[in-house]
Amino acid sequence: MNRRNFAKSAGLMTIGAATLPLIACKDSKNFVAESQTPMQPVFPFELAPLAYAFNALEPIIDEQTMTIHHDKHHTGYVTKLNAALENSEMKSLPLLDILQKVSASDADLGIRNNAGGHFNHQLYWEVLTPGGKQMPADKLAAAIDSDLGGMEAFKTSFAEAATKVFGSGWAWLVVNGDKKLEIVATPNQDNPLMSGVVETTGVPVLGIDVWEHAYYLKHQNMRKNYIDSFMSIINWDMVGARFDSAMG
Ligand code: MN3
Repeated sequence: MNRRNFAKSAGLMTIGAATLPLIACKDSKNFVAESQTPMQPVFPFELAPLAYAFNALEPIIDEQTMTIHHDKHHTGYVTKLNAALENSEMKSLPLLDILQKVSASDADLGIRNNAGGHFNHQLYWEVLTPGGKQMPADKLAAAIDSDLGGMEAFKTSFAEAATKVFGSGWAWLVVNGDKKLEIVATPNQDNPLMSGVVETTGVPVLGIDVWEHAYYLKHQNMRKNYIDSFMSIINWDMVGARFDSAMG
């Protein structure tokens, strides 16, 4: 799959070197996807290949974990999402629209879990890179300083949110409706775009998967080790691009 198809399948638009999410927040309650573009993929959704080798994040995330996580878990979400959409009126919608439209009702559960699973994992692969990228000294860095008290405070708060997730879920760095950075957590495969489901909405710019399947082979019960080492493989260029896009 070439880069263009990867961007399409990731629900993202490629602008120059940066891959930006097609999402903008319009007010404090509603996040409206700028989905009126042919670039956004619709049903049937496809799994994009990783942009790096399965062993590229060693020793922090091991090859076997990455292989199973991408080829089995993420594949499963895509397959089940397509199956759940087959007879749904949401079938014609782009992924970002589906996420924002999904409700907390039992009827939407399959779409909610698997649309979330697909989006969340696309973001996760994208915000990681072998060896990490240095935090850029730009608008994102300034926002981390002003909104979260600086890089060290961010790391502590983000790790704490990820550590405290009970059972399976995610911790997120989001741009909230006030255009401020905020750290939130969601259970299962929910994410902060799901305004019909979650309490605190926002546009995710960084996310960490704390399901045991993301780290258990390497780190076993020591989730904190995984979370702390995750910080050193973050692709801050990508997080910055997502931040810029979310800020409009
Ligand atoms: Mn996962």
